[in-house]
Amino acid sequence: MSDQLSIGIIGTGVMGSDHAHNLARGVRGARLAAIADADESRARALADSLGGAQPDGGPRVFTDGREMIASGAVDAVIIAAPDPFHAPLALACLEAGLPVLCEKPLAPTAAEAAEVVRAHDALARPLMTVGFMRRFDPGYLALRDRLASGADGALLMTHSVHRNVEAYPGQDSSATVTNSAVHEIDILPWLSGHEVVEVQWAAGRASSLISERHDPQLLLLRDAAGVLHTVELQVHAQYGYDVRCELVCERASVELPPVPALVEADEVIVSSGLARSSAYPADWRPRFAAAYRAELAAWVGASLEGRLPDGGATARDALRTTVVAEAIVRSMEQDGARITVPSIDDALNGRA
Ligand code: ISE
Repeated sequence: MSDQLSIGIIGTGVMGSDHAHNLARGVRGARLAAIADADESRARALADSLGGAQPDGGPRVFTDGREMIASGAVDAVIIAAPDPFHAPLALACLEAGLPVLCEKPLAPTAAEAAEVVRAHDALARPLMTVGFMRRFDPGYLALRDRLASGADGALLMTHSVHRNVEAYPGQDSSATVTNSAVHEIDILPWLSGHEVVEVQWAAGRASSLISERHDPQLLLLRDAAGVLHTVELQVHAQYGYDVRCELVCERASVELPPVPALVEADEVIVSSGLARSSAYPADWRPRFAAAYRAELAAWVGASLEGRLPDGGATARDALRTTVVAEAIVRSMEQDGARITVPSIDDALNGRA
């Protein structure tokens, strides 16, 4: 491979556009070579908006992701199409031998994610990274370092909160788990060092502002060391994008700083009229901007060297999150029953 990675992005929604803008702003060793979207005018508008930033006039436009993968125009692919297309497109990239950064979740179901892992296991070299960007967030990295230092004693419990301003329309309660909670399902075992082995779903009074799904929801995740993780998800919270995490240890509580303090450096906290206020981000892009950029840089550097990025989520990690998410949805369907999470081997052998 050359010393420059020609990248193709599939999907021009929120995340496809965000990755495209990050690449256009400059990632060492990377060039945005192509953009694919079934909606040609959207793909072209994005390409045109970025064209001026590139010496060669900007990325090529495709209306079919598979055509782009097979075109020879790209040597690595970012998949940011809607969730149900992730697994089929990932399989096409693996077949073409292209490194791929696939947005989370790898697939909406464990069966589809397992198919990708089986295809990946059969390759001579690893190609697949899944975009669980919190692994690159300075705040979560600091939490993990602090835990590893042992200064606070053993981890006993964690409490997380995940709030979005507005739920995606047309989705039910299970999407809160498979699309949003998967971030916690990925990051909490990454923090604690132990897999989630048992889950339980609960919900109480629901918001009258959304009828399509139960909002908020509460998840209890027990890991293999017995650590209990509570996760509250409110995906139609209105007031702002808000992600919190507290580690309860034997001798201390350790938590992420409040989100507003972390957002853009040019924001201020205003104290006036007997009140103190600062802005909340409207979604995850500003909150996790540093994480997305670090993830992209690590993936580009590693792809140029023919390996996976240090610290990224693998296809197996992503399969594990989907298996846990499915167990939570089972608990939801069984009115909050405690559900044992199947093993990865069971998922890979179709026994989950
Ligand atoms: C969205 O798809 C994301 O991936 C965000 O990071 C997450 O916070 C949000 O809940 C999801 O809907």
